[in-house]
Amino acid sequence: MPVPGSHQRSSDPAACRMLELAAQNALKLAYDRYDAMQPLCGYGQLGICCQNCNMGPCRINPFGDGPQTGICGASPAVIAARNLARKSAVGSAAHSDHGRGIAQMLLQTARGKTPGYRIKGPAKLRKLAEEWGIPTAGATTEQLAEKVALAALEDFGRQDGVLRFVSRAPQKVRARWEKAGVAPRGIDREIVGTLHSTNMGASNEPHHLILNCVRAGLADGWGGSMIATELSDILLGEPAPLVSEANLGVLKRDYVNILVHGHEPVLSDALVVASQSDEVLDACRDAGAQGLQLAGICCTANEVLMRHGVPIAGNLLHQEFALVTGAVEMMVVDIQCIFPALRDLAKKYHTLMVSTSPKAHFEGFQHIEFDDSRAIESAKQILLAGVANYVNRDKSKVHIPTEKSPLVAGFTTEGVFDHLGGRYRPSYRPLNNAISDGRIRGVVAVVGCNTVKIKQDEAHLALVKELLRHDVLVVQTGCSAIACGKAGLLTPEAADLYAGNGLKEVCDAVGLPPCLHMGSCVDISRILTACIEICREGGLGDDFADLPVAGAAPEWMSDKAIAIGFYVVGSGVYTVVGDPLPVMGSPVVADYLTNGIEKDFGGKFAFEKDPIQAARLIIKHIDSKREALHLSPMMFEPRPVESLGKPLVDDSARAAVG
Ligand code: SF4
Ligand code: MSK
Repeated sequence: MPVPGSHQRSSDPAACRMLELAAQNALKLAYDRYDAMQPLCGYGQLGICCQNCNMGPCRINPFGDGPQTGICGASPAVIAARNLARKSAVGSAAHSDHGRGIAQMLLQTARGKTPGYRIKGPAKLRKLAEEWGIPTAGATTEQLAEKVALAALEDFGRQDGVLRFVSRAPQKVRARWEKAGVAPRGIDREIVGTLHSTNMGASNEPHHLILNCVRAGLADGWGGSMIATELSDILLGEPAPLVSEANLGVLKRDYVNILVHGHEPVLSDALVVASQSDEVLDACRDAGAQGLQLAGICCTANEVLMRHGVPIAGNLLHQEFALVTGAVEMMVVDIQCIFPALRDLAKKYHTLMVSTSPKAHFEGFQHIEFDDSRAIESAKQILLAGVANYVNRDKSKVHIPTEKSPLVAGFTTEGVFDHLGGRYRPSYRPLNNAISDGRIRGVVAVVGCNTVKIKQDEAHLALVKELLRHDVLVVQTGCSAIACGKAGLLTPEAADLYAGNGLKEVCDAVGLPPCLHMGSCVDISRILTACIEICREGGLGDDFADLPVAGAAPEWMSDKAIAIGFYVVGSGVYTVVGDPLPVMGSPVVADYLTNGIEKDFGGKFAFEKDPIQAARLIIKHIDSKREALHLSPMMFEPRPVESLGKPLVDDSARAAVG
């Protein structure tokens, strides 16, 4: 099979250069391993391979030849649904264990056991304490933080009732959960219960198994992820809009470059503080460097970007490209989305690979466990090891691409739409009005990963641009936000270059980008809470299923994306994913996920690889919701495709239809 050229691999010119450099140096990256893996296992892709007991593995031939059940008699639908339930539980576990870590850190900080941290979001803490019925009068910040952290931790082991954040959901959404029996009880309970249902001979009915997928997902979105976001804001501070940069060009030739990669913000936050210490800066100078450049990959990057403006080196597939620059002294990883292959790639350079979390160890990485009881000291120890490695850099191997784009990040549920209303109108009314009067068509969350299965970033960028030209406000997290950041879509100027006239008017009035960076993968919970505010403001329905909103993950790859998909769909939101979920070997399960589930939960999945078709599906969905709500027609025709990427100088798109 011919090997695709770099320009077929990535939409990002910096990535293309690194791919070419890697090829010249005979380095094998994820794309090469993907090619070598062809053909991928068809049974696995279709979801009809089962390894759930040792009588198998069993696989069902999708063409009808051979056995049509597993040895135990499991049908293709049961096998596909069981596999999906395991994935939803794993994804939910990943986000939720992250949330648990933040809750434990908040508790330790409240008890004075983590001297490097202080509670930076006291206002949000007080508000959450009130929401949870914790008396606030006369209580110190630390006393409240202790009670809030304990209450959050209680939700992990809760056996009765429902998670605290369930009460935030609109009544109609909650009623559907009650009716279907999926209102999440304890976070751990739902994950364990879902895993149990997939044990050989446990649940053997596809619909029941999919309900478990939804419940595990809801335990993530309205539990683990929401706890992670809220408590991170309380402990580390609420993000506010700030300016930074994204792409490999943020690495600096004469500096010590240290990358943080993974998902948890606690260590990386301490690294940011430690990186500014005299001790570390003096060590850089002693090593002959001009200073230290900290930058991020994946969602750890999003966390330190949102709160500190630390620049982003790239998204998922950039973890390898960053090393190919030859200019990275150390990559510090915590949890999730970290390629074990970095071990071998790092050996071709001088890069030190350091793992830090007790939850994730890596073959061939040095493990320096982060000690949160001496956070800053621990962070300094890690950074100084990176600085000491600067002398080992082989200057002949350094090739830092020049590409980097400015961006604005740091939008939250509480902050973002204040900006839409201007400083003096801090409510969602201006957003709801802009949607009602046809300036903004709707709001779409474009989120999720990169995958080697398609050209990096292309689906994110094409989908987002198509939505923008139809006056759709885009909100983003994760690697999708980074893709758009690298492409310059997270700037106010992007409204002029890509947005339809209505959206452009709204963005121009307050200087907002048309794509709003709302954080890391767990921060998709911010998008849920933004939907709550839209419902609460009134005029657009009192149910997520009524709103002119949608979700999309065009380049998803992680089990976490499956858990997210289930909590978003389970909350009533139409969601389009690129590659189909691995259930296509069972028409029964595929049909339920893309049709039947809507009756139970108000939302459904669509599987569409073509990003322009995906945008059309979304726009059609939004328009149907607008029609049902009897909203005004859109004020402007969609912006012509030919004008994308150029300042909107003429009035050709101003053919008002309403
Ligand atoms: Fe085969 Fe059933 Fe065992 Fe799965 S659970 S491996 S289908 S026998
Ligand atoms: S990091 S989960 S590749 S978005 Fe959150 Fe990116 Fe997906 Fe990991």
